[in-house]
Amino acid sequence: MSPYGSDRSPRRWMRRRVPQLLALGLVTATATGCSVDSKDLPRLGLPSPATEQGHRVLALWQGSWIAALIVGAVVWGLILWSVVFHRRSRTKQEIPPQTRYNLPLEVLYTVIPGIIIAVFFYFTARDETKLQATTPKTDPAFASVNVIEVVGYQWNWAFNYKDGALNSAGPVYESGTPARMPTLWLPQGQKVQFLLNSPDVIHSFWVPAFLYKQDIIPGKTNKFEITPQVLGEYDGRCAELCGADHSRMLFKVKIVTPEEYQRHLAELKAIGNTGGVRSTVNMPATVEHTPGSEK
Ligand SMILES: [Cu+2]
Repeated sequence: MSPYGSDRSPRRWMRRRVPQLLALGLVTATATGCSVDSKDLPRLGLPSPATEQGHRVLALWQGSWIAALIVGAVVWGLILWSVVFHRRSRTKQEIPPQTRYNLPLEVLYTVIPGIIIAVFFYFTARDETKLQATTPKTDPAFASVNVIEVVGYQWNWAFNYKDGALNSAGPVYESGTPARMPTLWLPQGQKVQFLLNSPDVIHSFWVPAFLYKQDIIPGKTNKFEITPQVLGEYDGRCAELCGADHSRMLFKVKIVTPEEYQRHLAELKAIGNTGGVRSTVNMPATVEHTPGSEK
């Protein structure tokens, strides 16, 4: 006796269920309210990269999806093939040959996932190394790097534009409060090195348009480097739950021309924002003026 009751039942079951499942899939896809602009589709959910380094992250993301979809297609293909070609029918009643403890098969499905993981690992490690490379101070190329210290504190941000060959105004800063978000200005086409410091708890410096974020850990200076590419204004936020006003740790990012950037640094100097915001551990983030800068 067939578990379906009669020989023709599986087909009847499929005829009834398949349209139902398709309808369910359609409702799920449309009811979740995904409105996708066709030009955003190739990025598979990531924002358009505003930095040179963002393109590397995007390529890794897209490559991973393509690899996952190929693996998925092979697996779905095998499932569908066995469902269709080994189904019970009026002419074919017998159960297909059952395979157990087949060593080559077991080795195959142990080795293949290993290869898949190794390929993902290789590309991820390669890109991570590239994304985390920073110009050392001793490198002559350091002269053409803008160094900005990002201080994340409970609950906002300060941006200390450090002294350097590219900073004609000297050390200047801008800081925000939960009620007034600050703006981080960046020069287009020039390297920027971020030094991340926190005086209190762990925060995370995140600009979605960079396609990258890094934790800010008290007592440890994390760094990374970017080259801003696309002029415009972007959102930034803290990506690590850091206390009551975590959700108000917001800031703006403005990628401007190098000339506008220098003008902005001069403006900060003109309004008296010289020096920087101190980020000593266990001390509140407070403004530290450079000697002789007080008016
Ligand atoms: Cu935070």
